[in-house]
Amino acid sequence: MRTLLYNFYFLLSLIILTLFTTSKSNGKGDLTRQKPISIEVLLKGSSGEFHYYEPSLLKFETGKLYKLKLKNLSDSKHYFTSKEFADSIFTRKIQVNKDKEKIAEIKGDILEVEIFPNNTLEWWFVPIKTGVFDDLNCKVIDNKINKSHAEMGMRGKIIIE
Ligand SMILES: [Cu+2]
Repeated sequence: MRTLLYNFYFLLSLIILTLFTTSKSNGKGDLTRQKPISIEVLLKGSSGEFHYYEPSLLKFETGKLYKLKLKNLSDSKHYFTSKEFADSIFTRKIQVNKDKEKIAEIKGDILEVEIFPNNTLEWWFVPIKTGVFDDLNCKVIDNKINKSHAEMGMRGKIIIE
């Protein structure tokens, strides 16, 4: 009787172990289903004065899932444009939130995004190519001094390792 019980527990733990390792290896297989690494970039500035990304240097690693939160805290709209970066990632989705509620998810290839004042957008992606990209910029023209935000300082660098 006792041997039977031991055998039963042995079998049970074997089944649990198998289920655990199987589900774990499944999670590793799909790179877009990892727990995301959250990174926040603030879009700051003041019309007629200056505009910038904070931070303006971003680092990512290939194969990891990132949730890049682009938060516009300024009085003007801003672009987050880097063609080289867009060409080096796989976009899982763009998520749009309103009042902390998720209101939309956009799927497919994304080249650039534009965020309006006091709004946040999340770009979920997995970097697939390494490189150093100096082309991050915002092409919006300042409504007071007729210069582009990029000319006024809204530029950045992205490194994928
Ligand atoms: Cu801008």
